[in-house]
Formats: sequence, structure tokens, C-alpha cells
Amino acid sequence: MPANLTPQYKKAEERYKAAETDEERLLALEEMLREIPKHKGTEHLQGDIKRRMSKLKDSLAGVGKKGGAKHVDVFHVPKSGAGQVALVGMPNSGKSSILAAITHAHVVVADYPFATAVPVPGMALFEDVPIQLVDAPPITADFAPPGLVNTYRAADLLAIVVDLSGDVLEQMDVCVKYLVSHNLILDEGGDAHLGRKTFVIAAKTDIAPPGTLQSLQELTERPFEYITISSTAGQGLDMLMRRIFEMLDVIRIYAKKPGAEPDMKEPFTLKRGSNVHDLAYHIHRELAEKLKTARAWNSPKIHDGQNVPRDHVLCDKEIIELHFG
Ligand SMILES: Nc1nc2c(ncn2[C@@H]2O[C@H](COP(=O)(O)OP(=O)(O)OP(=O)(O)O)[C@@H](O)[C@H]2O)c(=O)[nH]1
Ligand SMILES: [Mg+2]
Repeated sequence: MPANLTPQYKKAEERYKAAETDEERLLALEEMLREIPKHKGTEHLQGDIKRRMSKLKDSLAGVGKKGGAKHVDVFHVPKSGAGQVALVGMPNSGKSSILAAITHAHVVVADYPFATAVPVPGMALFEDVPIQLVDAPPITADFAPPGLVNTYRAADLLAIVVDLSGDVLEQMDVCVKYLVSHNLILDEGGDAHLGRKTFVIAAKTDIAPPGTLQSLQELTERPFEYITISSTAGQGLDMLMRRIFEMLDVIRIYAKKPGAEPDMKEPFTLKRGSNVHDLAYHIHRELAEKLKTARAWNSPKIHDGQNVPRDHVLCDKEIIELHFG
């Protein structure tokens, strides 16, 4: 059976042959696999492409190498802080500018597209809670770095960054299609809560034509939350951090040693719904078993200093004194 390879496939194959690095080879092979007509006549070729891809992936991941240099996965961003928010957006949409405005991360802000090549984390503060933002390379209608999906899979929250001074519908369309095709949000049109929690940062409001956000909201099916900002004018950034904190659904707890003042500088952050036992476990696994009693301050329901049981559900900003046996 003839393979009937398309011009798109042949182009990808040329890119594969011209590639100089394994990363480029892998990208080209992925494209070949996408473009290859899927029928019996190409089954053998498809298998061959997949074999070459898995070999390349192994070699990129350092499999089979004895000791020595290990491949570092640049798309794996180790978590820190109370939660991790990864930015999704087309080139030039203003992603890096957000990190530059509210974190100390060294990011490249540039007036040309594709300035960011790999994810870069930075810490932003909401009040006394450190929250990690992750800048990312851009995606377009026909290209995204293959490893980027892993960055997004690991994040607690995804923020689609839309440049309000650009083609907002195209940007939204490209980002949503990317997220849906990688199963990061579900293809249901309705309930955005079922997938990874995702919201929209409507950026560059300082240069947006009037009414842009409104028409974007009206023409977008999914009921995303929109947060309007300008990184350069410093507008909306406090609200952005507040909503991120709220969407992460965490609470902060100040721990107190018996007879000492509570540590009001570095709260522990726990998932909403956590109890006293969870706090002890969070501080130190072994402590949880030794926990005898606890007292609470700054609690909405009880008097300051009152004893609370281990299953006492904690509230944001509560001060807890743990007693161990
Ligand atoms: N007027 C205005 N310009 C902005 C704002 N935010 C970013 N820019 C400009 O937009 C351009 C792109 O910004 P970046 O933050 O580098 O965009 P990016 O999304 O990281 O781009 P890539 O790394 O290519 O994906 C730069 O020239 C920025 O100065 C803003 O709030 N207002
Ligand atoms: Mg960038």
C-alpha cells in the first residue's frame, strides 16, 4: 500500500535530517508522527518513528549512561512556597514581565517573541505567604516545547496570559486548544473546575483598546475568572496575588512553642480543611504521633488559649501551640 506522505510530513522529515541536536531531532520526529497519514500503509514507518523517539528520549534522559553527567530536565521546576502557578501564553503576551514585576527572578523581558526558552521560577509574596510563579516559553498554534506539558502538569494553578493589546481571541483559542489537547483542562466547554484550576491574566491593560476584555469574555465559552493587570504600570498586581492565594485554597498557621511568642514571620501553609494533627505531621512526621494536646489563638470560634482536639479544623491565621508527650 502506498504511504501517500503529505508535504507537511516531508517538511518535518527534512527538519529531522537537518537537525543538529537530539532535542531538535525529537521535535522533528514528534511532528513527523503528527503529520504522518494514519493507515495500514504507514504502520511500519510509524513504528519506526516511535522507536527512534523513545531512543532519543532515553539518551536525553541519560538512561544507560554510567554515572557522569545526568540530563537535567529543564521543564521540571521543583516546588517551593505555598503553591505553584505556571503561566501559559503566546509569544510576547507579557509572561516574563509579570515575574519581573512581582518576583526577584532573573527573567528576560523583550519586545521580540520567543525571548523565554525554558521555565523560570520566581517567588512572589501575598502578605506573608510565598507563592511560586513559573514563567514559561511561549506556545503558538503549531508549536510548543514538548517537555512544557510536564511543567504544567505539576503546577497547582495555571494562568493563561492574554495580551489585551493583541489579538485576544486568537490567543485564547491557541491557549485553550493547547490545554485541552494535553488534558490539562477538560474538553467540556462548561465546567472549568473539573480540570486543572485555570484562570486568565488579562495583561497590558494600560495599552488595551477600550472594551477588549469585555468582548473576550463574551466570546469565550469557558467561565474563566479574569484578572486584569499591567506589569509596567504596576496595576492589578496586588489583586492578582490575593486571588492566587485564594484559589490555591490554603491556610496559614502560626506555630507557637509553649511559653514563647508565636512565630508570626513564617507561617506554615496547609490545605484548607487541615486539622491540628495535619499541622503536626506537616512540621515533622514523627511529631504527629507524639502530639498530646494543642491550644489555639486567633480562632474565629473559640476563646484565645483554649484547648483544641487533634481533629480541630484549622482556619487561616490561627495560632497553634502544640504539646508533645
Ligand atoms: N505597555 C505594556 N507593555 C508590556 C506590559 N507587559 C509586558 N509588556 C511588553 O511586552 C513585551 C513582551 O513582554 P515579555 O514579558 O517579554 O513577554 P513574554 O510573554 O514573556 O514573551 P515570550 O518570552 O516571547 O513568550 C515587552 O516589550 C514588554 O515590555 C504591560 O503591562 N504594559
Ligand atoms: Mg518571556
